[in-house]
Amino acid sequence: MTEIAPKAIGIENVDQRDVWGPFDIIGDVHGCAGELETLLARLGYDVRWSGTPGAVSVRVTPPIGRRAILVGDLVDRGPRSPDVLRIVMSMVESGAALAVPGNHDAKFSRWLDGKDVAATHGLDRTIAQFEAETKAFCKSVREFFGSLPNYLWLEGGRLAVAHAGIKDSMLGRNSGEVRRFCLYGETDGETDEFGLPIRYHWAAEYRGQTAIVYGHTPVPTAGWVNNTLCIDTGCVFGGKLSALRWPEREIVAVAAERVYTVPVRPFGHPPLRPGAQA
Ligand SMILES: [Mn+2]
Repeated sequence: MTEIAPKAIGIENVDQRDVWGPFDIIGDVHGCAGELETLLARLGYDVRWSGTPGAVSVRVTPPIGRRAILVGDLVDRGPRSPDVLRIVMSMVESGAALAVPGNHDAKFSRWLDGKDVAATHGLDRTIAQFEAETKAFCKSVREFFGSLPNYLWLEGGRLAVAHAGIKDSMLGRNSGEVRRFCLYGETDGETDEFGLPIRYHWAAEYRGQTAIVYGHTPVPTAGWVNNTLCIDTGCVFGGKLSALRWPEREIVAVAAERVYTVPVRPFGHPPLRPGAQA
């Protein structure tokens, strides 16, 4: 397999078909830095912290030839969102990882921009954790999130990674509609009995040739549905932090150290869109 460094990844660079794995695709971290370090170690990455409080840095060395991909939702709900960002930003900077944004990352970015956003769904914790951080770090986080492509289309087109998923017809395209689907999945603007936005099981209708790996909706165990795999196993809710080793198609998972946030909605795929054919 050819080792090609990714092009300068920017928000428009969704088409990375000339970039090949092997990859370790990691689910929603949500501030669970301890479990992220444990998972990276299990996958053979060397994580090394240095510096002193107030000036910490981290260097992650991947196994030779491998690269991680984070499916987004790095922040909110969990105990150490700034440290998760230190790890992932360092990995992206060194070429040890690629990443796409999640809806929580996008909302936290808007807060960093000074926009008026509701500090709900665990954003309150991230904001509290960032009170101890420098302006320079906040600025680098904002730039980092602003640089992430909405999704990644990889390996000659046979693999794509998007936070909440992507439709076959959207691959290779980039627009507000594509960004919304990548961040939120299939929704109709309504909320359910838990006060959360109603989601639909887009993957049940997926018929594409491109394997889609995504997160966003915690499931008890990562498993293939058609040609898609949800790798979010709800670590922050006391589940597991999971990775898909690609192309091996092997799942590596570490258990959450504790329940950081009590889930309001049970784990599992959402219902089919009304009228959809599974
Ligand atoms: Mn999400």
